[in-house]
Amino acid sequence: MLKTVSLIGAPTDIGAGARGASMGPEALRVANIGPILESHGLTVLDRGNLSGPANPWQPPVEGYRHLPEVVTWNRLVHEAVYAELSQGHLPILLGGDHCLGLGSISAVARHCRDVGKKLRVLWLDAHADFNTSALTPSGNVHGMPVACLCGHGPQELIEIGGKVPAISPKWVRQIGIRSVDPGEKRFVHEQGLEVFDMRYIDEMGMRQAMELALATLDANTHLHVSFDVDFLDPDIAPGVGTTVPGGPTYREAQLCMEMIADTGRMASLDVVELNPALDVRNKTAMVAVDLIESLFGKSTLMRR
Ligand code: NNH
Ligand code: MN
Ligand code: MN
Ligand code: MN
Repeated sequence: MLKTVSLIGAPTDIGAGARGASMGPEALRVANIGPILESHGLTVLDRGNLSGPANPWQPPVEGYRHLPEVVTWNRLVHEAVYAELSQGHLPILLGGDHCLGLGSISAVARHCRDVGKKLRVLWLDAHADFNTSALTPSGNVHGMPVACLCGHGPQELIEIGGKVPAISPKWVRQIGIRSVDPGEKRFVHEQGLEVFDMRYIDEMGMRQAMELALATLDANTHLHVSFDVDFLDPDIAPGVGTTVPGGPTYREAQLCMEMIADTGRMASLDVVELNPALDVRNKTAMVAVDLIESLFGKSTLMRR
């Protein structure tokens, strides 16, 4: 069955600690995301960009930077992603910073409730994004979306999808993690998130990590992939606001994406944190698109 994918641009850096992720959607289009997906037989609907509040670039207030604007952007993303899922399309959120994962995944969770599907969230990131206002060192909401989805966060954010919490920590698998703040680390363990951090990948390999992260998917599972581009090693992906050395290589990242494609279960995707202001000749956008191509089953010689 050939899928229809919908590109939804969310040009904002409202939750980030550096300006520039607002240019992410256009950089991904310049890197040909649409035509490349079409070349794999997908029907691509580019829905254009959402239009939300500007970034006032203010310091945090009670542990959150720009909370009212973050709420507005996430409501817009929630409705846009939910509408595409309701039409049977596979939404690709073109971020934008990772605070938008809250709007996107709360929409996916709502859709799964509508249609009686199980949800598995793969969080590909250098960071756990499990901070709260009490734990965050920065106040940047892009460090908080997983906690918010699990019900830990400001009321107006956590209730965007209706049900609180939107998801259970049991539904989440995190891959590539290598930067977690001290209080955040305790909270991750307390809440029982399943984390395949870089130490695990070093010791056991990407293949073992992905086999476990993708285990127990069945025909009734909706697989959501939240791809924070800072997941990748900064050698191949310098164009992000918060680089952390020691991430997956190009080959490890390809294997990760190919194993996701092999499940045939991916039904929604976020591509976030790409920051063209920090990139070199759009190379991070091109690597991201190359990996997204693999997510959609770019064929190799061996498989069909
Ligand atoms: N953990 C840090 C914070 O809360 C950094 C989060 N930055 C990210 N997350 N890019 O994916 O501010
Ligand atoms: Mn992130
Ligand atoms: Mn990150
Ligand atoms: Mn751990």
